[in-house]
Amino acid sequence: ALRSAQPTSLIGAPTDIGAGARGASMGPEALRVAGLQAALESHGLQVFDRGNLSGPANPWQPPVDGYRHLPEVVEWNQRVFDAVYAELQLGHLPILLGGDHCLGLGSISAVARHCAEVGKKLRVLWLDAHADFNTSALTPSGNVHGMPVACLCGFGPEALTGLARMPGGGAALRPSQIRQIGIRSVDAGEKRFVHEQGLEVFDMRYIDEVGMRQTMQQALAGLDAHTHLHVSFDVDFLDPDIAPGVGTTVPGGPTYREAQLCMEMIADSGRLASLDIVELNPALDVRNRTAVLAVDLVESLFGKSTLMRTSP
Ligand code: Z70
Ligand code: MN
Ligand code: MN
Ligand code: MN
Repeated sequence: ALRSAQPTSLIGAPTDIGAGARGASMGPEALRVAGLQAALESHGLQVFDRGNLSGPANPWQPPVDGYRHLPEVVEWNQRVFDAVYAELQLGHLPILLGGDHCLGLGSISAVARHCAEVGKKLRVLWLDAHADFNTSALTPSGNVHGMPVACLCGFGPEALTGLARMPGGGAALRPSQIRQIGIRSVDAGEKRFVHEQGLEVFDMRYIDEVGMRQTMQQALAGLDAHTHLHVSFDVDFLDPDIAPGVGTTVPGGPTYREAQLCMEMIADSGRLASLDIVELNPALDVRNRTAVLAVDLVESLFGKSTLMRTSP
């Protein structure tokens, strides 16, 4: 029914290896139970469910040299990299079903590598309550789900910063390719580092002051026909009143209406080419309502709209 004839592929990564609470490992199944595939198909998309990846168990250990479970995090991300990269090579739009947000590393590393190979520009929208820009020296927790953006920009252990094996050997991303939206929890050292690196952050104060419409216009500015748009959707982006099923709730997030507009404006850009849905924690949810909400928002992201609209 919509612009995109591109098939989509669901990739489950059932792990909470980088998180501070157990339970995000159940995210992929909760999204399936909430009807993700049928919802996408109802909008005319072809959907392949590739099932779940497998990987190491969560040993639930304290941090070692500033990282919890680093070897296991590396292994999961290598598997995510391979799976996402394979879908991109097939010409499919990969949808990673997390799993915690450390998996954004494998997913976006694959996207960055793919874009470098086919000569596309890459823009990443990071929808999150958190900046996820910690390093082992800055982190208060050692949880790698608080570090993927820093690692993608080259700040982290070689096993993670080198996942993409970029032609030329550099980092997967430059900070100028990233737009963060919905941010409202940044640790003290992380805050300085975000400022130093010049990350473009549309925090909740900014959204309150100018509104979601202008925020998204700015976050999407400069996209063209040669831009691959990746959305990394941490479900804790949403206000906890509507999305309780996450490990790290932070009050004061986007409302249902703001989140819908955010997704609709991304859809209108016509550039969405890969997606992560992460940090959904069914163990903390109420009758799967956060998963159902995530599916509803993802429908908007793929072009569901109330009315037939003329092109924006
Ligand atoms: C904190 C840390 C985080 C997600 C929590 C929290 C990070 N900044 N990220 N939930 N998705 O431990 O680094
Ligand atoms: Mn529907
Ligand atoms: Mn996150
Ligand atoms: Mn978060």
